[in-house]
Amino acid sequence: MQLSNEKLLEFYHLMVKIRAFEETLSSLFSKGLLGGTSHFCIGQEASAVGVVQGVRDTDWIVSNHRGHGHLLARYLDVDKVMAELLGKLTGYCGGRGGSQHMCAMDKCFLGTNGITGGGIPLATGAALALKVQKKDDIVVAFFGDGASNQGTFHESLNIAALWNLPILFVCENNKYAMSTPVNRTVAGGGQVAPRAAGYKMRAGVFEGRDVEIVYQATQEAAERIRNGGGPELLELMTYRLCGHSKSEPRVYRTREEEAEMAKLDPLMTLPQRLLERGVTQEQIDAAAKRARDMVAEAAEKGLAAPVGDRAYALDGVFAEN
Ligand SMILES: Cc1ncc(C[n+]2csc(CCOP(=O)(O)OP(=O)(O)O)c2C)c(N)n1
Repeated sequence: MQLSNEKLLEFYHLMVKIRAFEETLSSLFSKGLLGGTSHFCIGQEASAVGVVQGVRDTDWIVSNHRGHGHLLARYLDVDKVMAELLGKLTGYCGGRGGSQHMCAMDKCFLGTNGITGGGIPLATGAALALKVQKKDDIVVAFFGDGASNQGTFHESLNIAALWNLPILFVCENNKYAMSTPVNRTVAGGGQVAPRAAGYKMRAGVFEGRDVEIVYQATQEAAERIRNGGGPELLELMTYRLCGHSKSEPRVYRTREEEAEMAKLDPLMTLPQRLLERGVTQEQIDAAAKRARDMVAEAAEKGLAAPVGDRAYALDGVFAEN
């Protein structure tokens, strides 16, 4: 199924917003204006947008440590996402959550998660809650190939299959778990989808850099799950074009490999497809500019926003002195 030009252009806008957001974070880090660390999803924008846009706004999203794309693909307010990363009171969690612990319950976003594989059982629990409440919403659980080696992954798939829970497990396979290539961590040749067979769960492998393919695979799976078909797993093949985290030297892979993969950068291939479908260069540029302007404004507002005081920092801490 081919998406309308209007929809595809909007997806491109979202993907540029994610890229611009992380490039801005990188620049804020280098200027000393942003602390801590962060995991970028540069190169993985199509899987974030295709999946999140492929489900309904009332379906729940559970993300992982590489979650900026998931947050922005859900149309979370970019000002509030930026402010959260900057530790400001105006952020989604008042500056307490940061990149790895950001949630927005009003947007059915159950949180990013710094624990590898930690979000998968949380998502499974949320799916159980939806089933008990007899809702027809589903849960999406994002995780990486590395996380599929955690016990939490197998425990969650087991119970989700056993109890027929409304959950879509989404593995963004970017070929590395931190510095370790997938064929050295995932037994059986480095592919995650076959693991679902152990739980008699439907699973498929898709090109994760093609937003249309991801969107369609997600929509179809979500529909089956919503209609009581039971949990499914999507494995989306992608590549992180940046380091695992901020200032990571990437000694475990060659610059030649990266150059080859850069040719498949979804932000390079999608404009080409839009042009072939008759979208004008002016429309493409305008969609990108709109995204970049939003991010620049978010950074400006976020930097000017207030931080909490000492009392705010201690609020919610219950230990006795
Ligand atoms: C329980 C736990 N173990 C180890 C880590 C350190 N760690 C952070 S990210 C990461 C790799 C995760 O790889 P993958 O799931 O493939 O996701 P990717 O980083 O490739 O997106 C590891 C081991 C952690 N955060 N939590």
